[in-house]
Amino acid sequence: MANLRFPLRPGLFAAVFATALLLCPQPKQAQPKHAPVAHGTDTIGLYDPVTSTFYLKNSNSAGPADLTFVYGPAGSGWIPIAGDWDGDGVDTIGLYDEAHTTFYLRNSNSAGVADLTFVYGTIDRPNRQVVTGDWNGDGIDTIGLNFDGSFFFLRNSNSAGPADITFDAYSECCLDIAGDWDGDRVATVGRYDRFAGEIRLKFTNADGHANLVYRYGPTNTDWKAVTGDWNGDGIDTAGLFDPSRNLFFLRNSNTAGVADLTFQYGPVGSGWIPIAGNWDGQ
Ligand SMILES: [Ca+2]
Ligand SMILES: [Ca+2]
Ligand SMILES: [Ca+2]
Ligand SMILES: [Ca+2]
Repeated sequence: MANLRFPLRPGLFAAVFATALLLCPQPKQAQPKHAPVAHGTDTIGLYDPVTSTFYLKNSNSAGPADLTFVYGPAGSGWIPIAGDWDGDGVDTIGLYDEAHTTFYLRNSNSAGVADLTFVYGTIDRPNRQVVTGDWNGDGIDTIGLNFDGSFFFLRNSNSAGPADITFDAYSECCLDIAGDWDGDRVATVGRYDRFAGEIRLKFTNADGHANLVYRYGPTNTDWKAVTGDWNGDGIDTAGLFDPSRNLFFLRNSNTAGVADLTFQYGPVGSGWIPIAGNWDGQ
C-alpha cells in the first residue's frame, strides 16, 4: 500500500481501492440506535480564499455553481465552515478567524454581513482546528474547537462562553471532521489521516480513541475531507477532495471501498477549499 503512486485517474482510483478492499479487514458498519431521520441531502461547495467567494452546488456532480457570492474579507486566511446555525433545515456558511478565534456565521447563502459574530476559545492555545455539528441533537449546528490535535471543546450554542463538552480524543496527525455517523441525530467527531489514508470516527464525544477506523483514499496526500449525508438516508459519511485535480470522492457508507460519487468541480489547482452542506434544504 505504501508504494501506491498518485495521482491516478478516477478509474484507476476505483481499481486500486477495489484491490485495497481485499487487503484490508472489513470493519462493521455502525448500527443505528434509532431509525435515522433523513434531512435531505448534503452537497459540496468550494471557497476561494483569495476573493472570499463561495461557490455552492445543490447536486453532487460536475457543472457550474448554483450559488455564488462573496462573503468576508478577501485574502484574510479565514477558514470556511458550514452548518444549520438557526435550525431551519438549511445549511449556510460561516468563517472562522483563527488569529482572533472569532466566528462569523451567516444564516443565508448570500452576500451580506454576519448574523452571528462571537469569540470562542483562547488564542494562546495552539494548533486550533474548527468543527461544526449538532452536538446535542436539538437540530441546530454549533461550533467546536480542537487544540493540539487532541483536546476537543464543543459548544452547544453559537455564542461566546465556555465549552459544553470537553474530551481528549488522543490523536495528533489529522484533519478534524464531524458528522452523525450512526444516525442518532447527534454529531460526533472524527479524523481524516491523509498520511495513512484513514478515516477514524468516534460515536460519542467523550475521551478515548476512535470507535471505527477504515481505509479510504490514497496515502501521503494533501487531500481534504468533507462529510455529509450524500444519499439522504440520515447518516453522514466521509468524502475526499483532491486539490490537485479538483476531484471529489464521496462515499455513502463509513467503510473501506470505492467512492460512490466521483466528479470534478471548480478550477484545477486553484487552491479553493471544499465544504459541504444542505444548501437548499432538500
Ligand atoms: Ca439554517
Ligand atoms: Ca445543537
Ligand atoms: Ca451520532
Ligand atoms: Ca448518508
